[in-house]
Amino acid sequence: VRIESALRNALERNEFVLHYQPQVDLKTGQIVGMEALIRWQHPELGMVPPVRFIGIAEETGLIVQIGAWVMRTACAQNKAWQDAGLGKLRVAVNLSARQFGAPDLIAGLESVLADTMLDPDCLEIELTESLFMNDITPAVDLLHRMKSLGVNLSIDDFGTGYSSLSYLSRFPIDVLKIDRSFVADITVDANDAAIVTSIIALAHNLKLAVIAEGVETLEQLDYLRSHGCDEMQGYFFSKALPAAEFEQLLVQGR
Ligand code: G
Ligand code: G
Ligand code: MN
Ligand code: NA
Repeated sequence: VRIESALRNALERNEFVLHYQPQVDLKTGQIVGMEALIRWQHPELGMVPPVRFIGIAEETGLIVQIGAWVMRTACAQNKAWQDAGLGKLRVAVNLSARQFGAPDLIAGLESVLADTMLDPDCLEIELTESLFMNDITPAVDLLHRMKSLGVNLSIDDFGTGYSSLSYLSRFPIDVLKIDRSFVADITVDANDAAIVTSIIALAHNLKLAVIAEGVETLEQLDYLRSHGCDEMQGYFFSKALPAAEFEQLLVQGR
């Protein structure tokens, strides 16, 4: 209850911040994008991790407003970095099921893109398989409308959901994000290695890009690179950083 009432005030009190986790091209070693991840700095509760409030935000519907703030802030930040000459990066933003079902999703995206003047190709929207579990017909239509804005669509935590694979051929998806649970033991567990190499092959056969999440060691990175994975994200390179620190990484890498 305490979290819920505090959450209701968090937006207007400016208590949210975004951190950015770099995404690295495995061929060039360059930062090519970043995932925006929300953080809540509450004056008394301290730093509240997303696992403690995203679920509540979804249940209460607050995620729709919070998610709109995340989208706008992430796009504005990306555009500011581009205008500062720090490179044409792509920012990935998580979309919850509740936002996906909200009536003003498309109009909201349109206005964020128009207001920030971010190239839509520099925005990636992360969806989860849970969106596609039931009747996928409305989802197909909505995804095509999102795609027609020019943005990229990815499937987050790929391989952990219960949906069928058939949606992959019907939906205009651009990127698969391999869930970090498969990556963790990739160099010691033959089954996980087989799953990961199969996801890479599946993605490429469908002309999708593939990014591995949760890369923590050089061995994992080498394995993924030698098996043709396109990009990686994880603590081995960097955790999610406050905007100022992320910017320092970009300045150094220029
Ligand atoms: O950054 P961290 O590992 O603490 O994130 C934990 C979870 O919170 C992840 O599953 C992540 O997808 C989710 N999360 C982080 N930021 C957002 C956000 O802006 N919107 C939504 N819907 N989920 C987020
Ligand atoms: O569900 P989603 O993929 O959006 O969640 C991203 C979450 O993964 C963030 O909370 C982030 O902090 C976490 N994360 C990012 N890199 C790593 C990593 O290398 N190892 C682990 N264990 N978690 C990571
Ligand atoms: Mn994500
Ligand atoms: Na994920």
